Amino acid sequence: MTTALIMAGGKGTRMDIDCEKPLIKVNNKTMINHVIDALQNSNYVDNILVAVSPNTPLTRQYLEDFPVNIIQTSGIGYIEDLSEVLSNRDYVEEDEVIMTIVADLPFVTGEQLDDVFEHYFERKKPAMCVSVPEFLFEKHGITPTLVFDGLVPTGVNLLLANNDEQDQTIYESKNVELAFNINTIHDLDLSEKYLH
Ligand SMILES: Nc1nc2c(ncn2[C@@H]2O[C@H](COP(=O)(O)OP(=O)(O)OP(=O)(O)O)[C@@H](O)[C@H]2O)c(=O)[nH]1
Ligand SMILES: [Mg+2]
Repeated sequence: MTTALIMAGGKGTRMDIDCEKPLIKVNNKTMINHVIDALQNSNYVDNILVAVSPNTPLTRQYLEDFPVNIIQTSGIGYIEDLSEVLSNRDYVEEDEVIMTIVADLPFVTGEQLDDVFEHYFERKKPAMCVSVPEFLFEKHGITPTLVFDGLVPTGVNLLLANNDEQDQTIYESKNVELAFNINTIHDLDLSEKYLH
């Protein structure tokens, strides 16, 4: 069984609204609640950590009644705070497999995450980055925020908890939901469109 780490301490600058991004509602539920539900529905996750920061005090408060371990990180940046958590032996064991996931993936499901885990364990490589081909977005009439070489990076990665450089594979998932994250008001509008 594995640990999942939700990164939820960003500034949400691109959203430009007066609400912490993890607490924005999509389909009547906060985005971070959608992510927690998916992790709870996964057959491989038995421990959920959430990295909050001084940028997200209300998210911290909101999570108090959820079955998750809240970790206060400094909010310096995604990479810095991630390495803060991965090197903290109070929360993760050395070389433990960790799934990192962003808090703004409202359509992700437990089944899709299980598919990611199954590919990770099959490949026997320390790290795996999950992406989705851009054409799948076009098919759904949605515009991804970020595209590299025809691939949309998802907010989902697998790695081992240590500071060594890790040999990484890229998994191309066919589940567009894994890469449909909300960065701007425009993305929020697209999510409404996607729902209908
Ligand atoms: N703990 C922690 N989480 C972060 C940090 N930066 C980003 N995140 C989280 O990582 C996820 C993906 O980051 P972004 O989509 O860039 O979100 P963001 O940084 O809040 O938004 P922008 O300011 O628009 O970039 C979100 O769930 C953020 O809350 C950080 O410095 N510390
Ligand atoms: Mg950011």
